[in-house]
Amino acid sequence: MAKDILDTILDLPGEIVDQVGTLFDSSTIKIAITGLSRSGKTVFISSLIDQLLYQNRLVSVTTAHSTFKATLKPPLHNVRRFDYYTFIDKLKNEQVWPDGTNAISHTLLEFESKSYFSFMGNSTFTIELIDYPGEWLLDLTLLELSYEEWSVKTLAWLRELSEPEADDYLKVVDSLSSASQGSEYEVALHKQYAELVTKLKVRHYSQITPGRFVMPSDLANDPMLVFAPVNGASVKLVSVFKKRYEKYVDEVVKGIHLEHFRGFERQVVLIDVIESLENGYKCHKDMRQGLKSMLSLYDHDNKNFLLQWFSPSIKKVLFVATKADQVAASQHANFSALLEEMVGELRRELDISHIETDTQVVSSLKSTTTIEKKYDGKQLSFVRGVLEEDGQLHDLYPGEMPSRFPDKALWQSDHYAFKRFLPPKRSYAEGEALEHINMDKVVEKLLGDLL
Ligand SMILES: Nc1nc2c(ncn2[C@@H]2O[C@H](COP(=O)(O)OP(=O)(O)OP(=O)(O)O)[C@@H](O)[C@H]2O)c(=O)[nH]1
Ligand SMILES: [Mg+2]
Repeated sequence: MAKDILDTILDLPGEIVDQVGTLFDSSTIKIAITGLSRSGKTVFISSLIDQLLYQNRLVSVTTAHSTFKATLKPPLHNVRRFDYYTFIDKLKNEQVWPDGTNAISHTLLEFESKSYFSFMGNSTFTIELIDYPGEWLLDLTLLELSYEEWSVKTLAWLRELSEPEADDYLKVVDSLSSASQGSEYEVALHKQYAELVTKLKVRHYSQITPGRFVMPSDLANDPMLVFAPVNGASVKLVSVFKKRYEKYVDEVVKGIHLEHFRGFERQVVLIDVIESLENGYKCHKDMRQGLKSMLSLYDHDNKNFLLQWFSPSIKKVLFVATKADQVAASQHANFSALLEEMVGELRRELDISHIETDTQVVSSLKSTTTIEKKYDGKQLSFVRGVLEEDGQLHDLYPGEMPSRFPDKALWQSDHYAFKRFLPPKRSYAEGEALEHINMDKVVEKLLGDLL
């Protein structure tokens, strides 16, 4: 029934509607793990799977009335597999972080939950964890914007950044005239814009669209992507770019969302609080806006039909800040306060009260140990770990986290800098889960009601 309605309303290609059909299968609970690139999705999912598989030994998950056993299942035949075995081997045995990933991947875990009380019976269910690049979620905003509106919004954003390459691009756009047309212009403008957003990404700006310009995955070199934001000076360019933009929105944005987001019941949003603090006010503000765009899908104030239509299945969003091990344990309360501040703002600015939200600071892999040391007559909390920059074990004073993000005027971007560590050199016993901070709390908050 639902497939027919979809087909009629949205006039979608048959294979997409077929895939949507499979998403209505209610026996599998779908959980999307989202977050901007490098926010820690792959390590988080690997650790979560590890904790779930070996929870009996290490994770102190004590649900009120049951124990559970989780088993990894072979993936569905038509989706990319989340390569847990390779990732966990790197973390546990090679002591390196896994490479970045640039596509959606899935994993299935089957649970048998056994109640302590026989009258409550046992339950079996499957969860699907989906590693979902946040960059692609940002494209959701395009559903609400015509090409012209997107251009105006993007050019205004670039102007506000006042970064040299952004200013160069704006100059080129300003120099366009009715004579600027033809494939040479199209390709050159697209290339310059794509290079610009790639640079801005490296400089930690978040609000980048279209997502496929920085993470093309299977669409690399697709002619559909040859567009860029311009003003109305060249009618011909606007008309060509508009067609490609609309194709992108139809095939990529709607396609991806219909294929993946419809049917997600829970979502984890990874927020890199440390990075947000390190990169200063401008990037922090941009990250907040980016997160807001990602969550606009759930905003009840947002009356856009498509966005409303996509949203109903999500019931729970857990905001997680990873990498807590980069600072001493004594700083974790402040770390949590910063995460709460970011999420609190989102809750205030978006009408998402119909969704259960929670927060948790974690370290998917604990790569340091906190030790107390005397320095200059004072007792200080140091962290001990293998530094990424030289591969050697160090005791470092990581500095203190503030309890709230600094005001614009007081925020010196070079004031906060936290060192990167490698996974610790240690050996794991057979069946021993990855060492972590607070992943048991994630299990409780995300899955506790199911177990
Ligand atoms: N100290 C520490 N660093 C972490 C942890 N998790 C991730 N990192 C760091 O963050 C980097 C990115 O982690 P990933 O899990 O690959 O992040 P991702 O979001 O999957 O990144 P992309 O695939 O590029 O989108 C790693 O290479 C580590 O440097 C953690 O628990 N502790
Ligand atoms: Mg990844």
